[in-house]
Amino acid sequence: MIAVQGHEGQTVAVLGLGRSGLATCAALAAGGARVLAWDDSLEARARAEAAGLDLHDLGRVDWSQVAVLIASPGIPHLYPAPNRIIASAMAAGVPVDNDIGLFFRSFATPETMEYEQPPKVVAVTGSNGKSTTTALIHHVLRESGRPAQMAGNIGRGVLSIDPAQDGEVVVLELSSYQIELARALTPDIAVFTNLSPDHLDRHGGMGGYFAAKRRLFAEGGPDRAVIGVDQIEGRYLAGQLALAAEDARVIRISSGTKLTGPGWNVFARKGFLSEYRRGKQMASIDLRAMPGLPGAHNHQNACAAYAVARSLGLAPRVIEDAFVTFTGLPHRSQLVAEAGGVKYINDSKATNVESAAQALQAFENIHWIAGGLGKEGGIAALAPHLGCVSKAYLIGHSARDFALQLGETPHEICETMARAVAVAMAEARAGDVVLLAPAAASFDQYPDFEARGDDFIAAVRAGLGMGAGDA
Ligand code: UMA
Repeated sequence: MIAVQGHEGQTVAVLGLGRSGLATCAALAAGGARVLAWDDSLEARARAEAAGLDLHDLGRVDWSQVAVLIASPGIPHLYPAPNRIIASAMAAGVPVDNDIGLFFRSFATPETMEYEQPPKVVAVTGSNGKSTTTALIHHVLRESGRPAQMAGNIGRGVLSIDPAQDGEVVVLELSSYQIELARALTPDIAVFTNLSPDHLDRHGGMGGYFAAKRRLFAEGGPDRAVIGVDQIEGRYLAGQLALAAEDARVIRISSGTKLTGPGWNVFARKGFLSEYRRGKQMASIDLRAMPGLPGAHNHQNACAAYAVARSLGLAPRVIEDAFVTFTGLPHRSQLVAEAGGVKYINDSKATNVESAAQALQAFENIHWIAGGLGKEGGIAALAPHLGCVSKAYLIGHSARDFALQLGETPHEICETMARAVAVAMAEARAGDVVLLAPAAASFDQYPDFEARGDDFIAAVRAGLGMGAGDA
């Protein structure tokens, strides 16, 4: 755990007692703060009390006694409407911060300043690919023998990591929610993968969403910024951060476009990653040989991780060797089984059309399991990517709506995962792929996308007569 610095002897209010909130309470107490913990949900309060926390109703608190309010990322402070406790703290002039702000103020200690190699923080943001990029950077560092930890939106509260060792690198996945509220943001290296509409209700639209992500670069002032330039927002950001076109503090990355500028560029084309500096090729890696990194979207993740690893001084060959052993993250292009020449891929994290499009482009001869709680516009935007779909097997609430949008593409309404997997398995032939990439949220049938992915895995394993541990 990281002990929070700067609030010793002060009273600090914590709202939200989920993963980040509970870690924050412990880290504040370890740093000598008096913690007033609260959660709007009765259930969460009962869990927190069972874990030994004292609760204080922040709806009745005297804000003049409180130094700062720490809010969890899932709690709105502006749009669509501010949480009433956050609104009352703001009205009383109490600063509002989050665990990320506390982390950046507490990470460096007098002891770590004395290390031979001061610890560094890499922060990864963007709409898609940030979890895989974070995990890949962490994997490459560990494989190269460098101490590393990862935390943030990837699942572990940032304050629950261990104090840094000499030479350690902490890799953080940061969501727009987390970046927007943090009062300190000082990563050594920051990564922007890409931008596509998401969480727009929380940011008052696309401009607010981009502005939240941009804070990591504009206010964080990282020594190095790795920026995906396949969209206008990334090109704008890279141009704004670089002092000149050849400024090597910005590394531009692309999946699909050869970057020929005079600066430092890393791009993937036709399955090959290339690094160029000042117009000269420095290294090349064949990404087609990496089983854990299929598809153009993963090639972009590889470019980002490569750029970070090079910035930290790793040699291209060391990075390449680590790429080979990366197995990917659960529920993201996850190879679940291969039987009779058919691959079974779990991409349950493809909860929107953008990520489903990436999954559809990564494979051929696809038996595609899709559906759930569909989003605005359904799957109309996937029309250009249906050429490689042999047949769609539709589940959940959106099954009939999706069927109407599939046009000539063969499809069948299966309703449940068990039936979809059974029919797809019976119809798939050697060389085919059975792909779960729902293009919809999971909440109509499951508590979250992880439970949906686990159900797919269980159905595949049962259908293939495999035990739970077989792969
Ligand atoms: N709560 C209130 N009042 C409210 C709303 C919520 O008190 O008005 C309480 C809830 O009752 C609950 C707590 O706040 O007990 C939940 O807080 P939270 O939603 O912020 O969840 P945490 O468990 O703290 O998890 C958060 C991130 N969650 C969100 O951003 C929604 C996790 O990202 C992250 O892994 C974790 O901190 C550790 O850093 C998850 C996520 O869904 C994976 N992220 C979104 C995404 O990837 O799309 C952004």
